[in-house]
Amino acid sequence: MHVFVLTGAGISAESGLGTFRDKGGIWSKFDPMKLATPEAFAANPLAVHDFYNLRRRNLLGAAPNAAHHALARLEKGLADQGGGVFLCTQNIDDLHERAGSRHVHHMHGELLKSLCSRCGARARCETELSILDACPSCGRDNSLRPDVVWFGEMPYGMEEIEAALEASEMFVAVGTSGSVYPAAGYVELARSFGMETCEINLEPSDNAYVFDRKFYGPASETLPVFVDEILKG
Ligand code: BJW
Repeated sequence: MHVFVLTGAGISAESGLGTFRDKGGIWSKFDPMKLATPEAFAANPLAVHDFYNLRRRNLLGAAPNAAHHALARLEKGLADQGGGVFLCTQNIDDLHERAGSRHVHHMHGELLKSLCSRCGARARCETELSILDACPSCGRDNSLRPDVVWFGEMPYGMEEIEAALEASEMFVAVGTSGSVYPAAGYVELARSFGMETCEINLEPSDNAYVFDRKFYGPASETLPVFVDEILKG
């Protein structure tokens, strides 16, 4: 069995990282148009760096939860059975990797990387970023930004994602509200390819009606049970 898994902020909620659109979520405290667009970064790079520096500090103090570990177990278990998982995350955290998932597609980038807006180099970054930092690759200063995909920018690896969807038999969305495109449209695409579609969420998402099967509750509880069911066949 080949399974395409799309994860969102909800899978990391129980690790203490905030979601975006839930009550008390990140976008209820911060304006995305002032912090998560290329125009916002051009207008006020200090504010944008502050926002991501804070989130980077929070991430370094967080740990993966049972839902991340369940997906790592699914990857290994399906590989042993001759199948596989394409794990596509909208999250910029590294909790899937720390739980043991070996292949993770970060369509919205990675918080623990910097991106040089001049030469395009990406580099590991676990410390605070500032406008004074020089790019470790081209040496120019005033060029580094967080390696995250902002509104209006193209997510990473779109062709690879669409090819993986076409090659899979089951689509599973975990902890995503289904409100940000293109990811929100993948369930429709999966259905058009004849795949079974499953939603795992605390509550019905914006596009819950499109899914064949739905499991509601904290992902740390529902996902391990769901993974056991898939691995038993
Ligand atoms: C639990 C739980 C628990 C809680 N257990 N569950 C129509 C078509 C195509 C595009 C657009 C369109 N209309 C508008 C657009 C553009 C835009 C868009 O979609 N806007 C919408 C707001 C409408 N999209 C884009 O701009 C994207 N790029 C693009 O389309 O490029 C094409 C293009 C470009 C240029 C020219 C031409 C075409 C880029 C989107 C980038 C998104 N970036 C962000 C920020 C990234 C960096 C950062 O983290 O700061 O990505 S926004 C934010 O939302 C973040 C997330 O990855 C993303 C999705 O959020 P997610 O993960 O779903 O979180 P929430 O909070 O929404 O939901 C959490 C869920 O968890 C809830 O359902 C809870 O119930 C659940 N939950 N606890 C289980 N314990």
